[in-house]
Amino acid sequence: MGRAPAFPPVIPKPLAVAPGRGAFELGPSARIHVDGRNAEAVRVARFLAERLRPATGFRLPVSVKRRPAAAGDVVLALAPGNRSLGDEGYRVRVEPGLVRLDARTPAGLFYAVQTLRQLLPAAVESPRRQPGPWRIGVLTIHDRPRFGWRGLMLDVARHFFDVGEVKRLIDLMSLYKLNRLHLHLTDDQGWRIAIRSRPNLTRVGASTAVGGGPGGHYTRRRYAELVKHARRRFVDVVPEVDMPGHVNAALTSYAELTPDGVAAAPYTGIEVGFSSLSIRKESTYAFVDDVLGELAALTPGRYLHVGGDEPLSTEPEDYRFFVERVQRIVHSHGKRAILWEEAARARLRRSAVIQHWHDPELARRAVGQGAKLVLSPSTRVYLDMKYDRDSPHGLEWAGLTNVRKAYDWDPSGVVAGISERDVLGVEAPLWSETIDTRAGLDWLAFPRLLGVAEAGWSPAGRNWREYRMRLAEHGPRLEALGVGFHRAAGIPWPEVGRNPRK
Ligand code: TNX
Repeated sequence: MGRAPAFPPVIPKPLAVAPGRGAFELGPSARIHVDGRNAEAVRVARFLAERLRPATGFRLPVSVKRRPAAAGDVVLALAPGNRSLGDEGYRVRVEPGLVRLDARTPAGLFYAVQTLRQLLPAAVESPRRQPGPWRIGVLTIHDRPRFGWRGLMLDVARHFFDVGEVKRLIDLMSLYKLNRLHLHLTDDQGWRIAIRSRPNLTRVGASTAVGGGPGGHYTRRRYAELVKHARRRFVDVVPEVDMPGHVNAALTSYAELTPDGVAAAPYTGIEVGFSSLSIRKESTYAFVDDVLGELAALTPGRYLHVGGDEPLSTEPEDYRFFVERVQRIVHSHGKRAILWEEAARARLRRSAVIQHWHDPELARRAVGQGAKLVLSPSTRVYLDMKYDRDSPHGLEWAGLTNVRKAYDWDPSGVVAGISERDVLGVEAPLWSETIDTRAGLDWLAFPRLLGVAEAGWSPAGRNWREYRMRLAEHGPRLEALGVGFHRAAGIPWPEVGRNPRK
């Protein structure tokens, strides 16, 4: 017998778990039933079947239930009346003869499915057939998130990551119930999204990257495909066009955007704060309106991120003018603006969301104006910080950030003097100055991202000593998923060698 953990090693930690006696075993004749005719629920059931088929080798047919489920089946049921589950909550009941997943919404069912995956042995994530058995101890889980915004930001501007890489990241983040993918699409070193009315942005502005690499960009079609992939996993893509600073790539593409009307030279270093749009030229706002209009049309979610960070080359008065005007443009396209915290120096709309990263005073100013916060404290959740002195990737301006530091903080303690109602949630940024491959991305993001996911989902009172035991169980799971995570010291990872991908 291996050690029997006192908890199911689910991350993020569920609100309530009641263990029972005995076990359910998923067998070759299991079926997945959907109770009720809801197209989204059926899609969630198919998603579950597709995840489980490769490793189990079972057929796992999905059907809309006409007769009672048979012993050994999995049932997904939408119960719109059950208010205690909230918009994203769910219940998982594992009995010896049946697994039942209940939720009020398809998103809740999806999270029940993600929990069920984590209750099965890690080898279930293998792309190749595994021996099993596929057993789950009897239990009941009630779960719902603490915050509605549980985000990951990926900087695809400093180095480009293609649609395939980003889809894979969406699959991984959604396994841990993260629901916002903020794409930092533009910066000094590159412009990564095609804008039909402004073709030079991709003809010119997309062709550079940090270190002089080839850059790259998303076509509208591929971007729409990415957004759809995310939606199917209940992830909202929040696109960011960073302005009025961090715009050198745009200034290389359109000379009319620069103060002197001369196109900027490409930039491939990693300094910040040297570029700015021309705040007092009307042509700037025609540009902003074109870009945000097209982006809004590609965005089913409610939010457009318009940057606003580090405006070191914009006069303070010009900066305030720009922030106020850009919020109006976002609003005119039917979206809510989210901006980095510096924007709190300007007048904010009450619908604005402010992303805190560094200065609690600015975060308080935002709340004082009626805005909501997304918390990205750089000393905790900047996934681009080094773990320790020996890290081969990462920066260190916000300090070294080991796995414990990224986990062991509470969102209510980040900005003194505000209340939990002012906080939409948490988000972990992954800036890409120091990484340009999947291996580098995996290494910086995993396993720290799992801790941030738990900070966003699970109630206060989390405990590092207990978490590290659960996290250890995710080593083999991440391995089976092909994730090149950092096997950080201080976590009791099970021994290597039984690689379930083989
Ligand atoms: C600060 S945090 C930035 C980014 C850099 C990052 C590197 C913020 C809003 N801006 O431009 O990529 O530091 O850690």
